[in-house]
Amino acid sequence: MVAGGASHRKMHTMIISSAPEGRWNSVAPSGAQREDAVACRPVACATGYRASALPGLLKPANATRCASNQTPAAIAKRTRAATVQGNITLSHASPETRRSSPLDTPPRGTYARATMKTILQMLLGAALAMLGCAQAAEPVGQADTTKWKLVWADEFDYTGLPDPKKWDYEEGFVRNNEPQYYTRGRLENARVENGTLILEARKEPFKNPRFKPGLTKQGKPQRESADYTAASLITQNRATWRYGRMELRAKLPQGEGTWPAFWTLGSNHSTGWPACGEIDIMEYWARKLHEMTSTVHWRKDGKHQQDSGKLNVPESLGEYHVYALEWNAERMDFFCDGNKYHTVPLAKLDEQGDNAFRKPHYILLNLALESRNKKLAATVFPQQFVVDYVRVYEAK
Ligand SMILES: [Ca+2]
Repeated sequence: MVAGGASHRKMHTMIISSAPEGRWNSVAPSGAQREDAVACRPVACATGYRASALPGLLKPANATRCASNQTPAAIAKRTRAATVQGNITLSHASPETRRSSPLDTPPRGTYARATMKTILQMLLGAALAMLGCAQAAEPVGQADTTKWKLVWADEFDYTGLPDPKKWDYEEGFVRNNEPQYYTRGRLENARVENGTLILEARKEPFKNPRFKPGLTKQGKPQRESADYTAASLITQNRATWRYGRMELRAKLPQGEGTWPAFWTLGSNHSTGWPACGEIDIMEYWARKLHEMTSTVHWRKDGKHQQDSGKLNVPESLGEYHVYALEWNAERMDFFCDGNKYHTVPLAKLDEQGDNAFRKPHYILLNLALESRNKKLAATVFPQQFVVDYVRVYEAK
């Protein structure tokens, strides 16, 4: 089936790799340990994104998005203008009417009825246009609210820093030897405006405030400064969920080397990664402009395993799309614009009687940069990951 009115070519591939167990890097270590965590996941790690929509929560900004520019405000403005014009007609009549003989004067009330008819027609037209606009503005792939109950959301309908009651930050050089420094509470890198969250990667010198000469992390020296800044938001210590539907509506950056993601990690960090479990609901490398990926990472027999699905999306991923995970005790299903392209059964993820995906996870929303992409240097910055909303549902 089709999302967004166009068919998505399904390119589901399943990858089961058996790589040496990765060192801790997917889960941000706490405190100073977070800094300069240069260990990488053994394979390029995916971060998943999911998104859904709730018609009742459509923001005016969304509701007014219409291909024909039939915004309610514009319609109301035109309707008001038409009404005024109608009144003028009623008051002054047309030149032809004024030239007519009093004997030719239409029966009393004709002008009023004609004008009222015109106004009613205009109002009806405006109402139909608004209805059509609302239908056109309905994002494809939103949650079926007959099946799902909204339990948590950030619609980003405020201004300034992300809501601290919902989001915390990863800070520093967190994983994969990525070039960006994740900042905390810095509007340049994470801000809410115009109904959206903007995660912005910037090319700028940034001094590492935690740098101490001689201090190493896992045997590697700290970095004294970064050439790039960005942000990573997490719901850790704010909210976690086991099962449900996690949904994201977002525009992805298109600059080579950018790597936005919407994903989860098991909140039990004591097990390390990948034993804690990772669900990459949406992960995107902009070097592949039409391919988005979802991946599950887990530990099996002491080794890292992963299962990925890929979807080729003909439309630009720089425009809004809806990414979603539906997760229950049986399986995880991954969607883009309502198109299910990847499924992972939970039974496959059992590890010696344990299963990281039957336990709570928290959400991460970040804009990373690739460490080994040589074309990154030519990318024009800033680059933005624009998020309309994040919603979490429980099954009804
Ligand atoms: Ca929004």
